[in-house]
This record gives sequence, C-alpha cells and structure tokens, in this order.
Amino acid sequence: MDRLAEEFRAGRRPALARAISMAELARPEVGDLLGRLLPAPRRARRFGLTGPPGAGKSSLAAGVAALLRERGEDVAIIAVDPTSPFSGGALLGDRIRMNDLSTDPGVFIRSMATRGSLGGLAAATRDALDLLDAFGFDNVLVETVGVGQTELEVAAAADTVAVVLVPESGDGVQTMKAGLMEIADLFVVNKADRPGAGRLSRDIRQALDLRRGTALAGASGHHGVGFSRSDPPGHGAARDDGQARRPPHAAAHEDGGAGEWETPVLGTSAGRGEGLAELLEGLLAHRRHLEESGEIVDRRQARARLHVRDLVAARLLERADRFQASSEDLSHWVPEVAAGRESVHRVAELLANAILKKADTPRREARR
Ligand SMILES: Nc1nc2c(ncn2[C@@H]2O[C@H](COP(=O)(O)OP(=O)(O)OP(=O)(O)O)[C@@H](O)[C@H]2O)c(=O)[nH]1
Ligand SMILES: [Mg+2]
Repeated sequence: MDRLAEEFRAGRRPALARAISMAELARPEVGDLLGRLLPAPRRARRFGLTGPPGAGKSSLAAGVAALLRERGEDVAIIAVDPTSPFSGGALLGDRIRMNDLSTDPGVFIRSMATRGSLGGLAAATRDALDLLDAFGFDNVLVETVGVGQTELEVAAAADTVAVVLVPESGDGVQTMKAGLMEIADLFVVNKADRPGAGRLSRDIRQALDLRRGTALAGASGHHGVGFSRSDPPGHGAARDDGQARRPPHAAAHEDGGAGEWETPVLGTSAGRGEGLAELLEGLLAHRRHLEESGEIVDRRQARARLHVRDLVAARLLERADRFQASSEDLSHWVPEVAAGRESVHRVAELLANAILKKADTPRREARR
C-alpha cells in the first residue's frame, strides 16, 4: 500500500488505474489509499454528463475533452455504466472513436461498472473522482446514464451537471424523469441535426421558466431558495410586488457572475462537432458561477455528507448481514414471522436494537 501511494503521488498511470479498480471492487484498501493521500486539495473541475442511453454523452465528452486539450489542460473521462458487466476502459474505446484522445498522454479514459448494487456504483464513482482529483487532473468528465434515482446520485458526484437530451427522447419534457430538472445546471439538446430539436429546446426553456416562476412566487418575502448571497439586502422584499418585474439578477450571469444561475439550454451536434465550444463555455461559466457565489463549498459539503452517510450505511448493512448469518435469534423468529404469528416490524426492531447495542459507539473525536 505504501508503494502504491508513492507511485500514485509520483503520477504513474498504472497506480491510478489500480486504485480505480480497487474503488470499483469496493475494496477497503481504497479508503486506506485515499487516507494516505491526504491532504488532497480539490482542484479538478468535475463535470457530469447525464442522459438517456445513446444520447451522445460519450461523443460530447470526447469533443469537450479535445477542446480542453487545445487549451493545454488535461482531462480524465469516466463513463459509469450500470448495465455493463465489463470494465477497464475497453468499452468506451470501442463505442466511440476516441482514438486521437486515447493515445494522448493528457487524457485518461476509463469506464466503470460494478457487479453489485447501484448504490455501490455511486460510492465507487465518488471514490474514483476523488482519486482522479488527487492525481492532479485539471478536469474530470463523468458520463452517467440517467435513468433512475441512483443515477441521479451518481450524477451529483460532479460539481456541474449537464443533462443531455435528444429529439427522439419522446415527448421531451413530459417524459423527463423527475429529478432531472433539479440536477441540471445546463441542458444540452444533442443531435440538433435531427428534426424536433428546436421544439425540445423550447419545451425545456418553457419548463425552466415555469419552474423559476414558481420558485420566485414561493420565495417572496424571505431570502430563501435560489436567492444568491450576493443579493443586496431588501431584494427579497422588493419582489413582493408581483411577478411582472424580473428579478434584477435574472439575466446577469450566463457569463458566470455571482448572481442566480440561469440554466442555459444549448443545442449541439456532437456528430458534426457543432456547439461543442458553446458547451465547454457553458460548463466553464457554471464553474465560475460556483466559485464566485461560494456555492462550490455548499455543493462539496453536500457531497461529503452523502458520501459519509452512504459509507456508514454500507458498514451497518454489512454488520447486519454478518449478525443475521450467525444469529440463532433470527432463525428462531423466521418461522414465526412466516406463519403470521409474529410481526415482522417487531422482530426487525428487536434485532436492530441487538445489533446496535453490539456496535461500539464512537466517543472519541474524529482523528483528523
Ligand atoms: N445524428 C447524430 N448522431 C449522433 C450525434 N451525437 C452522437 N450521435 C450518434 O449517437 C450514437 C450514440 O452516441 P454515444 O456518444 O455513444 O452516446 P452515449 O450517450 O454515450 O451512449 P451510451 O453510453 O450507450 O448511453 C452514436 O452512433 C453516435 O455516432 C449527433 O449530434 N447527431
Ligand atoms: Mg457512452
């Protein structure tokens, strides 16, 4: 482990690849390694691309990565694929023409999957991003298939999330999964070369306007949701006089100022290389916004909170499984519950209490 940490610090790619495999397999050593790499200042811009299968996420990631390379920055691309049993990077390389990129030493490409639960994938992705950050990448692009709640959590491992939709996503916003609207910092309508792209963009804009309208109406009179900390005092109250008045900050920041962020809807055609520069500009503008508004700190803390919670939950689950496997208590209760003579809730409560009593409660200060 000492050697791995040393090679990792020396910037050796094989050490990074091994470390990410450890994260993927949920090996406890990854925690040990990350601990040895502390303090690990968070430098990398973490951009997420999420959307339905085949929307063009990998093509967009490749395009954005190429532009970042032109600026002299390095970039890691992680494709998180919950459906694939394969891993190790072969998949991504096959699927898209990343040949130019994959021979570039300033680019690291890797796909990740876990055989276990999706929750495991979220945890593994977070570890992988921390590893890439610690390794020193300027940019990390994480591609996830956005289909369910846990994928949203995976997407939330990034600081900036771009939701990628395509004209053939169906009825557009109607079919948009609940939660996508909330996590999107940018919307990308890819395959703009296909019919229906304009309509989808308009629908998304409309839905965003509607949402913003509701948020403002709901927030009038107090400094709540969506009001940036840079608003001068009194602005919250000034909004009471009706929705006709556009809040002063509403349009002030597509260039990334410290006002409230207005989610842009960008059209791209990754196939033709169109709109990629605008996409990169949008991602960078959001990043600037996070830094200037201070929201980056909130996002990182929210992420840290989730990460800790999930790791604690995983440990407790592991303990419960071990306990159940060896527990005579449980074998005693099972037939009772199965026959309807005992309440499953009461038994669960009894056993949970028994497990927690055996767990040692931490009374010491955290080590760091
Ligand atoms: N017409 C058109 N096709 C595109 C465009 N962008 C990507 N494609 C094609 O769409 C297909 C899927 O592209 P990918 O980049 O692999 O999409 P993805 O979202 O990464 O796919 P998964 O990782 O499988 O979910 C490929 O055949 C691309 O060539 C586009 O702008 N226009
Ligand atoms: Mg892909």
